[in-house]
Amino acid sequence: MSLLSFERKYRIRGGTLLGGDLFDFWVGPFYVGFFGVTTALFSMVGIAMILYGAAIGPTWNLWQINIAPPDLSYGLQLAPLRQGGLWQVITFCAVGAFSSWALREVEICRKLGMGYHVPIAFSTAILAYVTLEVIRPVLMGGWGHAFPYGIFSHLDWVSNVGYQYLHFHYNPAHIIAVCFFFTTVLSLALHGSLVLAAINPKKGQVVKGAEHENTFFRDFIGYSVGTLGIHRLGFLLAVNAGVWSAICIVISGPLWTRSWADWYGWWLNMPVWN
Ligand code: UQ2
Repeated sequence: MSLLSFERKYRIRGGTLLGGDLFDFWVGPFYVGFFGVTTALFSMVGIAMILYGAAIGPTWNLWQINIAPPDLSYGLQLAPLRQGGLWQVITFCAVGAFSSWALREVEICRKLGMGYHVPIAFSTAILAYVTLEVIRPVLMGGWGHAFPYGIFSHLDWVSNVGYQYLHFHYNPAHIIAVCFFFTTVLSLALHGSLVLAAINPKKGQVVKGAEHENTFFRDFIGYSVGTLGIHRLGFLLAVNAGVWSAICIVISGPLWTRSWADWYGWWLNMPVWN
């Protein structure tokens, strides 16, 4: 891959959090770093354990492969490999790999003198995963509360947990999270299509810039949030989607054990109705 002109200036030593100069090098276009090494190691061990789990399981049907957490009777103990121990090793590797990836992003930000917006945003996705697989199961006293690794099996888990709270969609934090996910997607659609439209003019015409993008939205809805604004908005919406997802699942069980439809009793029970 070619070196871009500005990379000669920015592809520099330093900015590492751990390892000093030891892993401060690139492989082709990719920065390695201490956390690049740990990402690779966690990923390789995790994937090997998934393949081992599939190999000792009853099927190679991609839809049906399932690596389940330990039974609730194990509580928060370590379980034998075939009784959920594999799931525990895989989860440990996953959290290690995701965290390493975030820290590698931090090192790259430091090299480039950028803000930490990218690792902060990515960390909310990690937060949602860790809340589902570690924080909530620990708060509820058993790894068996976490979801299994498998395509259909994790869908079944979502369905079962949904019905456990009668109507999970009535969970107010879930409603807020879904609104943020939908608005994130709407914003990405508006932004992606606007940028593609601006850089793909008719043959023979020059590529259009921010003035045309602003003018399109002013003509269209009377308002343009701006080229920086759309990215600030996208960051805010995406981070909130992740954070409210974590909130909506961590309050289900540790805080609220009944039907989420019943939560709205606070409205019906207000003294003003008497
Ligand atoms: C915009 C702008 C961009 C954009 C987009 C808009 C030039 C390239 C998509 C329009 C976005 C608006 C009006 C905000 C919509 C709000 C929500 C909550 C969906 O103005 O500036 O830059 O990509």
